[in-house]
Amino acid sequence: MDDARKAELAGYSEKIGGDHLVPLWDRLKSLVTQEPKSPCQPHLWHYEDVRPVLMEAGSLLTAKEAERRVLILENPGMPGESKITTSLYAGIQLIMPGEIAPAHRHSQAAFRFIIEGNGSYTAVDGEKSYMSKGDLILTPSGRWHDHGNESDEPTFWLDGLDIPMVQFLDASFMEQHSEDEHPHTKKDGDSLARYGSGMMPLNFEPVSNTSPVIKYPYDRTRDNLKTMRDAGNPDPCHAYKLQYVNPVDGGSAMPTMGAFMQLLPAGFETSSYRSTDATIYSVVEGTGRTKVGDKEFTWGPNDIFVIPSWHHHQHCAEGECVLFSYSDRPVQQALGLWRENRGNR
Ligand code: GTQ
Repeated sequence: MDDARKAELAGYSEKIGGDHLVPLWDRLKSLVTQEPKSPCQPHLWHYEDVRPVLMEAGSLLTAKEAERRVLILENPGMPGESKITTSLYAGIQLIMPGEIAPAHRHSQAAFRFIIEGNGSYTAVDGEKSYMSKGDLILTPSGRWHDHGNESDEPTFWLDGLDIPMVQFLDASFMEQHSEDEHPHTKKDGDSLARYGSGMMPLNFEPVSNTSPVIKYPYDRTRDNLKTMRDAGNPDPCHAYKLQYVNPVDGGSAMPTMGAFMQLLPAGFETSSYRSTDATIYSVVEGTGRTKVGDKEFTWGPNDIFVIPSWHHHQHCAEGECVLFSYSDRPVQQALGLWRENRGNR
C-alpha cells in the first residue's frame, strides 16, 4: 500500500473515531490472534521476600481495619490490574494471633491454600475449618465467611479468587455481616464427613455448583499421592497429579477455578507441556526448577509462580516435590476453549 493510501485510511479512521466507530481492519490482527498472546508474564515470588513485608503490614494495621490483610500478587505484565493471570487473582493473607477478619459475603468465589501456621480457621456459613499447612478451604460464591486466629502464631495463606472474571462479567455483589462473626454452628470436618468420603447422605440436594466439601485436608491428599507414587507409572508431563473435585458430579470442586495437587518424585523431569489455562503454582514441599520460555525459576517451599497461557514449560524436581496449582480450566472446558499440547508439538 502506498503512502498516499495509508494516509487516506488513517484520515478516515481518525475522522470516524469521534463518533465511537473503529474500523475492524485496524484491529483484526490483535483481536483474533493465531494463538494466545497474553500480557501475562511468567513470574516467581519467593516466600522469604513476601513474608517479612507482610509481617510489617501486621504491625501497620489490624485485620479488622484492613478487612482483609492481604498482599496482592500482581502480574508484572498487568500493572495496576490486581491480577496474577488475565482471569484470576492471587494474594497472600496474614492473620495475627487473636484477630478476626470480619464476616462478609460476595459473588467472587475464593479458596484458601494454607502456607504457614496452625490453629486459625475459616468459617463458611458457620462451619469452622481449622487450618494446617497444605489444606484447601473453599469459600464458594455468596456464602458468609470470616477468618480467625486462635493460635499464638501468625497464619499465612494463599487466597485464590475469580475476581477478574466477575469484574469482566460486571456481576459483583458484596455485603458485610452485622456481626464480626457469622454464628459458628458446625464443627470442623462436618462437610467432609457428610460428602467427602465416597458416600453421600440420602436425598442430598446440592444448593450450588460448588463442592459441598469445605475443607480438603492435606494429610489425606498427601497420603493419596504417596499411594499413587508407590504404585508407580507416572504421567510424563505431570508425574502424579490429582484434581480437587465436587463429589456430587466428579467435576471441578469450584465452577470458576480448577485446583490440583501433584507429586514429582525426586529427580523427575516433566516432559514439555502447555495448555490454554494460565496456571498459578504454590510449592508445598521440596525444591526444584521450572523452565518456561527462556526463563528458569528455582523454587522451594511456599514459593509461588505463574505460567501464562500456552507457554511451554517443564518442571525438574530436586528431591521429592509436592506442588499445588490452580487455573481457570473448568471455565475454558465448559466453553469448549481448553487446549493442551503434550510434548514439544
Ligand atoms: O478473605 O474474603 O484476598 O474478599 C480478596 C478479597 C481475600 C476474603 C482476598 C476477599 C478475601
